[in-house]
Amino acid sequence: MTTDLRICPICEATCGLTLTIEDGRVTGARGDAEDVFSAGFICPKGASFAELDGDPHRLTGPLVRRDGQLVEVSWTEAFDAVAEGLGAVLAEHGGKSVGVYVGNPNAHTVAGALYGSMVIKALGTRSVFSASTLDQMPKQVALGHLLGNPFAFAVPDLDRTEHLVIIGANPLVSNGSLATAPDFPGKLKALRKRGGKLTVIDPARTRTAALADWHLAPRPGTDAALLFAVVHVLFDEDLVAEDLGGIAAHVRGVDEVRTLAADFPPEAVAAYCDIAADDIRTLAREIAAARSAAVYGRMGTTTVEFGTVGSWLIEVINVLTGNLDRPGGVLFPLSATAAKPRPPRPGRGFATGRWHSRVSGHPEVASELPAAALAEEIDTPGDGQLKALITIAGNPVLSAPDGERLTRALAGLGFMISIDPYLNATTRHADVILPPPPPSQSPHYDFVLNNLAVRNNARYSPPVLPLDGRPDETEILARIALLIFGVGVHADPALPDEQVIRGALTKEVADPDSPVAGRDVDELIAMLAIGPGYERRLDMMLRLGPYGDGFGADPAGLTLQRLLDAPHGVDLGPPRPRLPEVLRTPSGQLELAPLPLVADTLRLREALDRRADGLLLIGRRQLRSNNSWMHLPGGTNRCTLQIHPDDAAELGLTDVAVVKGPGGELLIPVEVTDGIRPGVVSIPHGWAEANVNRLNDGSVLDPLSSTSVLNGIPVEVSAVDPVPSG
Ligand SMILES: Nc1nc2c(c(=O)[nH]1)N[C@H]1C(S)=C(S)[C@@H](COP(=O)(O)OP(=O)(O)OC[C@H]3O[C@@H](n4cnc5c(=O)[nH]c(N)nc54)[C@H](O)[C@@H]3O)O[C@H]1N2
Ligand SMILES: Nc1nc2c(c(=O)[nH]1)N[C@H]1C(S)=C(S)[C@@H](COP(=O)(O)OP(=O)(O)OC[C@H]3O[C@@H](n4cnc5c(=O)[nH]c(N)nc54)[C@H](O)[C@@H]3O)O[C@H]1N2
Ligand code: SF4
Ligand SMILES: [Mo]
Repeated sequence: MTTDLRICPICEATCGLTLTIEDGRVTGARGDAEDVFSAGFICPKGASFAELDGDPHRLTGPLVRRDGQLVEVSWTEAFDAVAEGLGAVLAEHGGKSVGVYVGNPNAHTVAGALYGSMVIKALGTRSVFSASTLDQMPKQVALGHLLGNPFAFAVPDLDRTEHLVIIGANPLVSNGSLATAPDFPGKLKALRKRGGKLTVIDPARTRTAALADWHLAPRPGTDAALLFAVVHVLFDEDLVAEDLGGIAAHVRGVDEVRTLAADFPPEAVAAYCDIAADDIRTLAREIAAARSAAVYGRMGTTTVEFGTVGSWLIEVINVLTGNLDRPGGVLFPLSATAAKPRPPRPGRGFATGRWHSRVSGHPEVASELPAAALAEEIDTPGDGQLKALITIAGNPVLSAPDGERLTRALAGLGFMISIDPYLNATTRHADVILPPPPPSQSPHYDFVLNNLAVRNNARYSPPVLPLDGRPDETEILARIALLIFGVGVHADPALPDEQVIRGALTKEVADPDSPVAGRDVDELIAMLAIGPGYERRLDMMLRLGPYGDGFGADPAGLTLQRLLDAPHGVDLGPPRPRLPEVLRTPSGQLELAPLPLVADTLRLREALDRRADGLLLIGRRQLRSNNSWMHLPGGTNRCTLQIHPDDAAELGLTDVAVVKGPGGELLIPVEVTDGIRPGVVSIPHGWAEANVNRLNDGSVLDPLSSTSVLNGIPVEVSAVDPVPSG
């Protein structure tokens, strides 16, 4: 029996695990107490790493469709099938006729971070869809307009804040999102222990809300109005921080925001949000009065009708109370593989709608089209119709609205490839399934999530076990890229990496602000680690990055070798203020009142008069599940309709209910609980037996971000008599 270290790839917390290895397989997992970032924390999912890794349902080899059936073939045959099927589509219709759907696990894998974009670029397709438009895209759009950079996430400083306001997030169960923090629960308890305050705004009394000092339960979908009222009070009661906490010189548009907020006094939104005006005033006063405060919003604030406006207002409050870019407020992490900060300079800014979807004309956002439009782009005939689809770690049939239509659309596709370890509702339509090896045989570095970390750090896990005669996911994607580039699917998979490396270094040496300005590219390439392409790229990024050795310029700086020598990771300290360096707006300023957002406030004002009478559906996450692909047995891990006792009584609900939504209906067991407010019901997503997204027809999107409204959907619920047994 031996042990080895591996960062957990399941959720955004990135906990370090100590794995037990027996007879060439992982048999156990516990928290790595010496991990510089997670210090031993582990949750039930991480503790099940061995079961996940050795899951007998995992595909061990590729499947190819022959005479309508998916059959097991060798890897050579599978890549030949890719070459034949995709090659034919490329030859006849070109790369633009191929759609790509990129799912959530891409944020957790080395392959997803480094190779997915390679495939997309090679195709030259504009039909890129991802889980982002079912998730955080509104936040990216808000940041894009505010800062000129849609990837500059401001993360709550959990370890130092004095007042944390959590809106539409349940980190006790999700373990945090867009705020990478192992042991989020422990950090919330520590906040309260040091005398800080936790406020939670959520229509459900979640585990997180139950821990809070104060829980406000608004009607779903109304947070943007509530937040505007908070902004109103900040101006009305003269609570805006002096000099905006030190960043006023970098901020434009405060007066415009003041003018807009005039229309949203608490008294005008109270009925719409179903929150007392006095409570809104108290909230504003408490955020302003705290020595430091951080307003943090997630799924409940993004996947709603006013997702982008709400995400914007969260940062507006952080700015006005002096909490943006200061310790204890919200800060911009600086990851070790990010570009080394350059002197502040104006950027090109941010715009959406550079192209539009063919069928419904949805604007492109961050180079993506809405996931909700995938089905219609496949099943609507005409010029530009998608002929082939590649799914990379995604299950849109269950994750996106109107899975029924997508199921039919996928069945009618010319050719489909899924890179996925499981046969599921989506991948079963593929012509070729290419399963990556389990996590134990895959490398891990958090290229994406370190940009969201509450403490800067760098940790690398090489594969713990050797590949059992199969390609890893980086090779699978590299081979597909090689095919599209016309080099052939069986060419050397290291070629694309070497091309990326040469391209990146050529740019760096020409940049006078680069740590390697003026140096010789070949000399730099010769200095890179010897190993797989992804390690060479990681080494390059680390060495060029903010903590890097600059290829020898700073011998104490980071290199891949330094990470290999520090298997529990390298701590890089708490995030530090980064304004104005993160700003990329054309003005070089933080634009507090960007035009698209100002324009969308009109829609919000009009909504205030609307008052839906029926039930509104929201979602929830479960500690022992992960989206559609991991449902550990036991505990409360069931797919049920949660409903308040008063509503259940009025509807005469007992065991099973029929839920009808704009897109369809489903039968589901009833769970009566006062943990949810009256007028609201909740169903978790990702369950094939009762796919909540059948209820959603996908027609309602937040217009600024093309993101699906998944929370606050009007539904009708009625009783079904249980089928008599016997
Ligand atoms: N109603 C409703 N719908 C929702 C949500 C909601 O709250 N309510 N949440 C939305 C959110 S936030 C998200 S992120 C999306 C998720 O949407 P998706 O990303 O489409 O779905 P997942 O369920 O995460 O599926 C991930 C897929 O990746 C595969 N997979 C797992 N590990 C790996 C790996 O290492 N490599 C590869 N190649 N594949 C892997 C799994 O088998 C699965 O097929 O769902 C969204 N849908
Ligand atoms: N255990 C587990 N962990 C996960 C996942 C999982 O499936 N299971 N998925 C991962 C993924 S992909 C993501 S994106 C993150 C998501 O992480 P979170 O956003 O923290 O998780 P959710 O449970 O979706 O929390 C959304 C909360 O918003 C509330 N809500 C719904 N509508 C509204 C509204 O209109 N206003 C307000 N204020 N609140 C509202 C819901 O009641 C819910 O408590 O979790 C990640 N972690
Ligand atoms: S919290 Fe997330 S990263 Fe940590 S052990 Fe659990 S699933 Fe893994
Ligand atoms: Mo997500």
